[in-house]
Amino acid sequence: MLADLGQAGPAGAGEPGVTSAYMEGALGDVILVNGAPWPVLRFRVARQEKESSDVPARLSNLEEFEHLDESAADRTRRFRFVRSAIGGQTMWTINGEGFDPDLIQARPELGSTEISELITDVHHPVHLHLVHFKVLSRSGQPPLARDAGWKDTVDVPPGQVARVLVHFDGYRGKYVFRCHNLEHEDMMMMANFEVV
Ligand SMILES: [Cu+2]
Repeated sequence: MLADLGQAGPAGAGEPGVTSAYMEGALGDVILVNGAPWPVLRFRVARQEKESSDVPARLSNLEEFEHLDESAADRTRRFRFVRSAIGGQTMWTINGEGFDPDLIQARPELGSTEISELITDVHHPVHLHLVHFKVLSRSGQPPLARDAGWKDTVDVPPGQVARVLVHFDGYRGKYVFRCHNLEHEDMMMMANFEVV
């Protein structure tokens, strides 16, 4: 199969998706328009093949998640996601600090488990790199249905404290955590942690 972004024929009938019957096994061109008024990507299906893979009966194993208990936490850290003045300008900060590539706000040990208390002034979706975590509570209330399972982002409404349980496995090194609202992230609401 070849894919190219070159000139393709007209997209069909203004319909998002593809221009010809898709997945019928037909040879020929399949042109993705992706909702745009022009062709975005053309797949040229050059031959037919057999699909031999299987979908596993169980897609995910939550054993590790279920065994991750807050009694395993070595410490609790608190991070305030708040608007603060930096150099005479109002910025979005974490614990009053705007993003600084050289500033490390936490140094968890590889293999350790910690609780982070994420506190907001206004609504901030808080996102950690490297790790997935478990939402323990929201301002003393049980997690919401949408908090179930591993998370890499927790959506924290104004004035809430989200307690999350983080097991730092993977790799040592420097990673960021940040507000996932790009306007906030771009106005400094990002910080480093270093797994040591
Ligand atoms: Cu934010």
